[in-house]
Amino acid sequence: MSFIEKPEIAFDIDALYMSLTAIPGFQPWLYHTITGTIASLYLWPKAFVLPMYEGELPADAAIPKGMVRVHIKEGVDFPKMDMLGSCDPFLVLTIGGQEFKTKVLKSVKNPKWDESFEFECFNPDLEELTIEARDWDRVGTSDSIGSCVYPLRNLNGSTFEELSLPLQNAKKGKIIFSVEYAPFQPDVESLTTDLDYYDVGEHPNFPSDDSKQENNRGLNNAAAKSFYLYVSVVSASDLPDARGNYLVKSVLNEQHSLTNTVKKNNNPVWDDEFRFVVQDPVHDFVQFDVMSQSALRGKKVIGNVKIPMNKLIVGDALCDNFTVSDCAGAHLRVKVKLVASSFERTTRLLLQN
Ligand SMILES: [Ca+2]
Repeated sequence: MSFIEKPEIAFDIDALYMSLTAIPGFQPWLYHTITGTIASLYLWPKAFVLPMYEGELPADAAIPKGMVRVHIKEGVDFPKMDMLGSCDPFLVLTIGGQEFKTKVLKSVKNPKWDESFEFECFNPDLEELTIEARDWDRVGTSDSIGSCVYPLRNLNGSTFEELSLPLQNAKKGKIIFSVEYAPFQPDVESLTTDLDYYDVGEHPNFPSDDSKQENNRGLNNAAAKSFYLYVSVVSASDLPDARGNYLVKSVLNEQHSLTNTVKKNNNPVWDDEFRFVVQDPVHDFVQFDVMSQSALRGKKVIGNVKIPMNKLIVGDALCDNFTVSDCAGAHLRVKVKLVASSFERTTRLLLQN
């Protein structure tokens, strides 16, 4: 669940022997603090996921509907912002809680960026792209030049639009950019039935070896071109030391993410979610290193779980307790889901992390 608008919340809190809301002046302050806190936690697109029943995992709710790629071409006729010189613009792009910045370009009124950014899109009917132009200054914080807003519903069923929008709250200036939307394909299987490979050079999981030439090739498919793996590291059971501190490192090719460390518990619950870019949904695999952490020995891998991507090309999320290697009786509970989009693969991935 999440709130589309700031919620109205009714509550009363009893402390000691009196109602706190009976103290004059305290109630408005408390009310705004609590509603503000709840709103900031759960105001859409942030969400509080309610398990539907015992054992159900929340990972699906955190998986977006698709990706939005924004290509910033240039700015035109930006206003003079500095006493000397002209303007040192950079752009701040946001969709929901995700934010990217372009490079700062010094002393230009017609800045040419030519930069692309990828956002996760949870609800194309409600989300908006905001582009704020700011003027970098050598001293102090940057000043706002102006901004423009593009509601994603303006795509209106199409997947690509080129735009030239004037800066609001500015004397002049406009931004020329394009917006592309690629919904995730629910059925990865149907997109990979006709496997066609192209050479991507050395694959990190399969070092150069003539006998494995086939493995050094990436997937080329007309329908699906980009693959992402959503990972939820849920919990572990029966790790060796009842007073141990445990964490999990998820690794896919050169990408890795760490959970937090759960202390003094050999049945730790992490519930941490990560996203990876998958190069090859046939040959890639994700590895979960279960690690113990102590002041004396630092972080140490005690065992792992490997899941090949080709097990996941079935559309549904895979959620299970996996046996941890080298760790008798221990299990790791993870949920993984592979999704695909029609975006062309970029060599330079600008994914937020
Ligand atoms: Ca400046």
